[in-house]
Amino acid sequence: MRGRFITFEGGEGAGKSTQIRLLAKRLEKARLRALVTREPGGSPGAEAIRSALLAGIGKLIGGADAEALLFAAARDDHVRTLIEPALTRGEWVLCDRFYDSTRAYQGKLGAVSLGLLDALQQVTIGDMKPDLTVILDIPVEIGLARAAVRRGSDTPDRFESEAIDFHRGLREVFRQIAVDEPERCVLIDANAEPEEVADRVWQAVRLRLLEPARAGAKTA
Ligand code: T5A
Repeated sequence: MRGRFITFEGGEGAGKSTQIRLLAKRLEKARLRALVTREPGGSPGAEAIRSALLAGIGKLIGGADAEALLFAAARDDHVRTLIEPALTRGEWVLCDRFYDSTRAYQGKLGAVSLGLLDALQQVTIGDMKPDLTVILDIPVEIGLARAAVRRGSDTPDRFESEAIDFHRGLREVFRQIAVDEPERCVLIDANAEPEEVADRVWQAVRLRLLEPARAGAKTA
């Protein structure tokens, strides 16, 4: 049976990596094999593109359209070489960011046209969609403060160093995606202790993916 594909989205420091780790542990306890990955990156080719993107190469080579092309190139490699093979093997794939991030960062806020975004999405993933997208929602100031603690003395990356209004705009875009696609997305209040947020994520995974699958198996 094909595995399940869960993506995590949200602003900087929302706690995506932390929640993915906690969900992977719960899935393992439920005897489900989970592959943890991230975007940009996840495969050797995409990780090489990630380094260039986070260092700000998009600004050097022509702005938001160029960045969108590079994110798409990374996604194409990641989906073909890592995500699809894992899903075909029946594994659950937990991915830190996916195409909603391109739509938010490069689309709404980077002003890349919807036509270009649609074309890139068609080329990279076609009709494939996550089975569930968890959108972690947190006040921008709290997310950025968490990201700063994690970063320590390192320099903020290309996106972390954007102005606060950019990050406020991002939060609104992610919340709107959750409203527009309620079947695929769940919006979770991430301003709580990690284990409490993990309980909320687990409840969504149980209700949306695990219980319907068990009910289907019984009636089959
Ligand atoms: N991007 C990405 C695009 O522009 N377009 C795209 O198409 C894609 C795919 C990626 C950047 O690329 C952009 C978006 C990003 O700017 P990244 O380094 O992967 O860069 O950055 P993020 O994805 O934003 O990841 P972060 O690491 O900043 O945030 P996370 O993963 O949301 O947060 P996490 O779990 O690492 O936690 C951050 C800190 O907070 C603590 C953690 O311990 C950690 O120190 N923390 C909590 N503290 C208190 N309470 C909680 N509940 C906590 N949860 C975590």
